[in-house]
Amino acid sequence: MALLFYSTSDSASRWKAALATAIPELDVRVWPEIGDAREIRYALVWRPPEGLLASLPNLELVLSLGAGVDHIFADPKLPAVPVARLVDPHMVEAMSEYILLQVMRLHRQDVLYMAQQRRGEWTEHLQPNAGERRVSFLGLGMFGSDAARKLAALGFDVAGWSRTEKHLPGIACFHGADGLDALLARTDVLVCLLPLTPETEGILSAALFARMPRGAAIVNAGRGAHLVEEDLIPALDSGQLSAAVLDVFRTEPLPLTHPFWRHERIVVTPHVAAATNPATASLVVADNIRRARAGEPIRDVVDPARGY
Ligand code: NDP
Ligand code: OXD
Repeated sequence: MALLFYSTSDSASRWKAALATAIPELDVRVWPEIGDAREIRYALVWRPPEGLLASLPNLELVLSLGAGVDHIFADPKLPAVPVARLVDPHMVEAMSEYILLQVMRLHRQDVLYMAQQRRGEWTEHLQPNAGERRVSFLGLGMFGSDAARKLAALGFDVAGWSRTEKHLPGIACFHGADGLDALLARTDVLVCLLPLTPETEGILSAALFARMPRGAAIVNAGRGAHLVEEDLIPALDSGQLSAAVLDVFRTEPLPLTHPFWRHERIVVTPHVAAATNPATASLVVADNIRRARAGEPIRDVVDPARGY
């Protein structure tokens, strides 16, 4: 029983150690040392190269090293086997910490005060109460719904948008194309926690910014391709947007020459909102492999037609 591990990060040794504890009987093969490809039944991957998974003739299950699966569906040669995303409650806690931190920074005008500090400027700005700050989520799934609930508990006026209809206590819920306009019209801070699919790519565009009140801010912790990058700086410079916090980018690492690094009202973090921790995530992976071996239902299999 062998598993292929492939990641674009340098996490292989931590994963090997964590899997050795969580499921000692598993034979973990780190790409490119894959041995006999016919022995590989499972693949645990982050952004696998095109055709790698198709080259494994007895592959039964693909496990994502992250909560998102767009990096797997991007492979046009992906074989028709189940794909499971990573659902680790510790990542949900981490994402909510990140979103609360960034919404709080925007709410308390921290980006503005940090810029003032760099200039040595002492200017006080009017501070609204949390209840006067309208925070809206694009995506009310595992991450969006938790962060939305926590912000509502802090007194913010919270809303969210999903594909299908939802009812969440204390959150104004909107859905579908018609619901988006109503959501945007009542937004001071827009948080994107959507999966990347053909429907959501490029959703954060000049056209969407124009549908929000002037001076709204955005937080993108979904995927870099949700943002039309060339639309952001013009929207900030015109005042339509007041600030942007970005954790994800079309090209990662963000190239050093990219103007986002140096814009006073853009905050850049290096895709760290909810990093996968092998110590806890390996338990989730081990559980799914044991299920696969026992012929039991696999947890968190995604719908290839929806793409998330
Ligand atoms: P889920 O699948 O649990 O939730 C996705 C949400 O988006 C659902 O509410 C879904 O609606 C909604 N949605 C999907 N498509 C549309 C659409 N076309 N229109 C409106 N709503 C839509 O995802 P998670 O919350 O687990 O994760 C979201 C994303 O976060 C991941 O896909 C990944 O890209 C990103 N991520 C980023 C990390 C980081 O560190 N920056 C870490 C981990 C993930 P419905 O409920 O109706 O299905
Ligand atoms: C994920 C990510 O999808 O870290 O888990 O982006």
